[in-house]
Amino acid sequence: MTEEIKPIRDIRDVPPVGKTSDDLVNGIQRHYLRTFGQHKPNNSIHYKYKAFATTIRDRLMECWINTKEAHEELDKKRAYYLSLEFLMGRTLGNAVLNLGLDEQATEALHKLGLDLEEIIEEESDAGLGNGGLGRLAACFVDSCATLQLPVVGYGIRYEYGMFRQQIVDGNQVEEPDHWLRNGNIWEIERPEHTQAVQFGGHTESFLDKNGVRHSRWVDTQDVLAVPFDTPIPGYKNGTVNTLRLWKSAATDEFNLGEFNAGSYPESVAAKNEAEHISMVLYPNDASENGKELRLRQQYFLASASIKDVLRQWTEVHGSDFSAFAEQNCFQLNDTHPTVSVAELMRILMDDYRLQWDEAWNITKNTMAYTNHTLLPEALERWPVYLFDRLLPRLLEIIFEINARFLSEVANRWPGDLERMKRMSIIEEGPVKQVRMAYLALVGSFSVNGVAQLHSDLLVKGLFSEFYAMWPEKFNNKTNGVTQRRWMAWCNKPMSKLISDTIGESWVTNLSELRKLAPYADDAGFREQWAACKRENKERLADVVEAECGVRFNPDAMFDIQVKRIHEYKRQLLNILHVIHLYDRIKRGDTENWTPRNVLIGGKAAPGYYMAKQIIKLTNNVAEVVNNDPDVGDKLKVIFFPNYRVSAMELIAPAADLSEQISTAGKEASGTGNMKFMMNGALTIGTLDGANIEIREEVGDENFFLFGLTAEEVEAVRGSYDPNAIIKADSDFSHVMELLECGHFSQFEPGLFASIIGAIRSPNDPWLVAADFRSYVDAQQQVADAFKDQQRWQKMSILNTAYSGKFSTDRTMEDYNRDIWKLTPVPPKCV
Ligand code: 26V
Repeated sequence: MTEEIKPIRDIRDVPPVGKTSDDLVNGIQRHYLRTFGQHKPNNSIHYKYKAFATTIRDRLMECWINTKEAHEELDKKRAYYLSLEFLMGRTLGNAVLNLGLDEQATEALHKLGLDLEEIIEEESDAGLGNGGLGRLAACFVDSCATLQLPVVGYGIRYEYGMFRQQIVDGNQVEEPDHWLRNGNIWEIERPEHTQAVQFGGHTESFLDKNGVRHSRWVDTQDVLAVPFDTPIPGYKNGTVNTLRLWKSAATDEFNLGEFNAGSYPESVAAKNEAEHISMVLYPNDASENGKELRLRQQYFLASASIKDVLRQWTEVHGSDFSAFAEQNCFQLNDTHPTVSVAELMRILMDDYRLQWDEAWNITKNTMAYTNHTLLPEALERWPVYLFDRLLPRLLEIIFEINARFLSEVANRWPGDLERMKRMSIIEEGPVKQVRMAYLALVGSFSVNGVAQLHSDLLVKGLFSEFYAMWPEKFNNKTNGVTQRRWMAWCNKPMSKLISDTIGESWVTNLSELRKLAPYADDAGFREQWAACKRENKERLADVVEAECGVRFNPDAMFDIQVKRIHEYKRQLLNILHVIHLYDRIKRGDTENWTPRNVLIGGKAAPGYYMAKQIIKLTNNVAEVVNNDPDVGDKLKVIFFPNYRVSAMELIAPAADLSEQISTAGKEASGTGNMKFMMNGALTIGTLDGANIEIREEVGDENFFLFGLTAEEVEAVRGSYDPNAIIKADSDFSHVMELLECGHFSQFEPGLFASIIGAIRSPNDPWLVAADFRSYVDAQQQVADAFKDQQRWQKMSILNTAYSGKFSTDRTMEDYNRDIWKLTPVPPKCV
């Protein structure tokens, strides 16, 4: 009898993979041998990581397919998160957690004589982002999958992510981060969904057979966009969403012309230009750049992603776009992907022959824009000549959008030419510029800031005239972080204590943490809480010792500031406080001393001189303090090199004190502040960004507040006299004397002249001197509070207990309720 041959028609015809530890053992062994061709048990950890990661990936595949099928079959509304950055970090640990395979995985690896922690360390961080904005995108996709929202992340698959930071002689040295060198288990290439993206050329207008005028973009150089998909698992819910990252590639036609002309090497070399687009992440997170390659990246992402969405739309709906805006929403992560507004218009008009009004109605009801900064230097503007050369058809469309918009302004405020000039998408001047934020404002139905203060300042300041025109567009969406990565995964001791105490529901409903509040008064619980913190501090102390050669005493306060290095974030104020403590020790003013370990970490943009000076100063101060026998364990200072997502997973759980000390009105939200709070750190902070909401949630008695308010900051400019402030304050004078006499630059006199100049300048935009006294006083309150460990642990517990608001689950629910309006879709057949 012949057995019936069963073709693979459906994933459900394939026997499912098991989830016991023995099933995992089998998977690991099979992949080790058959997928990676390894057989010796002592080979390097690399293939063990790969075999294990592939085994875990196998457990995601069916859910991934089931989720995609459910999205396609239901044909419900979908949202797309368009972002030039997704700072994903490592994937393995998070995948194990979200699949609910923690115990089985540990057991399976144990059976094979392997250690989970060691294997985890083998994965490189996907550092495809600069800082807050990129990490936020990563937390968003995690929460969308957990909430089963049909959201796809679209970004760029940079070959080189955020540079690796080395510290040489106290200075930052950048090294390329070739994160894909050893392969990437998590991505699946989807060449069948490749898109072509056009650049250059020129535009033509022509009449169709009905005599209607149209435009077309011709003689372009095309670049291919090849998608690579990464699975984004929800937490124990069978959903696996997709992050689709585009890699650029040369088209075959790209070099054919040259090849025919007989210049083969030149034609092959021409591939370079196309391949360069997705080569490297721009490592700036504040200053405007104006670089052609960056604009190419932006259009490359916008065009490929929109075409991908339209491909899926037309497969089902043909060229009927009447319901497109009802069923699709693009969320623009800052202005970076804003050329999408013009690209969607172009495709609807030029490719599908829609009239302007029809295309505009669809576009402006489909796009939503999130602003992430108030700093004027971070607002993107592109020279018109560059746009014209690279994207001539898009520029035409932007001009037309602007003309129609300005006539609306003229109707509303007749004769107000100055207003028109101020609001124009095109900035006049010696070099005309396209103001991307204004294009986003005009082309979107929703505009949001990322914390309440930030959203308020946007409508009062930067965007006030647009607010006057369309108040209904503006809203706030306070940021969050995912508690799966930032508590359940990275802080195992505390997570276990919390779950043992109030159950596990906080993992998907963070406001449940409120139930911890009563335990703050339970001495037994406080002791267990302190033990968890202590374990985390020891773990960090070991890494600090290995990396920096400095031993942190785990009993001392861990005082931490990690984030991008920027003047507005005021790492300098932190260092001035460190110098003040050092000065006190040297003066013998150490009665009732609270020992501290100060850790500062973060990357400086490679071209940002002052930020690099701040790193050097930190290292020089650390060198002096750590080697002074008078200081001993009273104070230790280190600069933590190469701060990144996986480093934060170690740092946040170990923090006692979280430094959130930006000049008020400058930090849009902050998200590191939320990670620290969740992990039981207390915050010393200004009334800036989400600090305000953190303080509201936890209560002022559990937060160390200092500094000028945003309003006071604006009022003080003009009369600011830092030299008088320094003179009137003997502590501050001592600190400046130490800096100015070269105490921290013995072998390099004058090294810190620019920093000293900045502190003493009446034009210092960041008002470092203005907040010195109140910062030092608040730090004294911190020190006093830490002496009373019972009180401190109570405050620590309450910080965690009241961190519920700062989950991206809440943030995503807010976006969904007010902007996207999606229905959650469970995966098929689970
Ligand atoms: C600007 C530029 C300009 C030049 C090229 C590269 C580049 C990359 C990023 C940016 C804008 C960065 C804005 C940003 O990161 N904002 C941060 O967003 C966080 C998430 O909303 C927020 O928590 C931080 O407060 C905010 O600084």
